[in-house]
Amino acid sequence: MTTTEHSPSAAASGASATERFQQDKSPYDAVKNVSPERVDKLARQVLAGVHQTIRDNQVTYDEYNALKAWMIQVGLDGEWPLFLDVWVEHVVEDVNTAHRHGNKGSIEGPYYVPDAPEQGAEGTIPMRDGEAGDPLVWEAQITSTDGTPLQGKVELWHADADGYYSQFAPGIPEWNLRGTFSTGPDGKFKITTIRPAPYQIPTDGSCGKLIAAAGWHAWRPAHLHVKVSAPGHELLTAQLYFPGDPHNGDDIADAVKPELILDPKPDGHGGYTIDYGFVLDPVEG
Ligand code: MBD
Ligand code: FE
Repeated sequence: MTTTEHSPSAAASGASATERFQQDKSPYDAVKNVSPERVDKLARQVLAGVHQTIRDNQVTYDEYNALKAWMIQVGLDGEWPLFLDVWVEHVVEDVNTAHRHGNKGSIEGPYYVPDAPEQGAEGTIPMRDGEAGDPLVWEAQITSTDGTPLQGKVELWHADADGYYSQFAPGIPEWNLRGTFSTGPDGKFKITTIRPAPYQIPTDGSCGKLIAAAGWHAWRPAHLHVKVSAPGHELLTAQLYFPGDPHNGDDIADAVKPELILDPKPDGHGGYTIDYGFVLDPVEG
């Protein structure tokens, strides 16, 4: 895929991400859980930052109306989940995981779907016959910060070799490249999948308009998404990256950390093996 090629799925993926969020996150319950004191403080501080930006830059009415038109269109495109997860979530993730001693995490992004099909401790992620991409075999373990093996699960989801996610791009089987791997008490798992491609966020919607208008690029490095969980331990949401990816250093979503870069070994047959394990923090108290 090149930077000039358009995703066939920007509108569909925006609409799916918005709909999915409204189903899964009970956003209206979340609103009820934020106190008036916090809303007052946070809304004031965000607005003060906007006001200061306007004064510092002597913002014109043309610029103000461009912002208004763009914000309206983001909603119509269903791209608020994409906008927030690309340009805001990484700081929320940092703030909320800074206390951890175990694994570094990263952002969830807009394309997680819960309850992907169970594959056991050892299995192949659901994929199409002849799924494109280099085979990847991943053998590792979940442990606690004290080294104890944890019976837990790895939920894995990632894009295909063209950079598309099932359930957000059309024409892909529902659970393609999405699976849940539950370990035994030894915490060990062995997952077979394919190596995903670098990913360009949809360029033909409002987020793409912002990127083009600002002269930015739309790329994320190739990545595997995981949620790793075990009883009595904090849920780990992370992404794993491949060494040498041209966008590890300038991810549009700012979600790469050095601890999350894999060390794939060629398997001698065109595929790769990885042994990246997870260390989970016990829940305090
Ligand atoms: C992705 O695949 C992703 O992981 C993020 C964070 C944003 C957009 C697309
Ligand atoms: Fe992603």
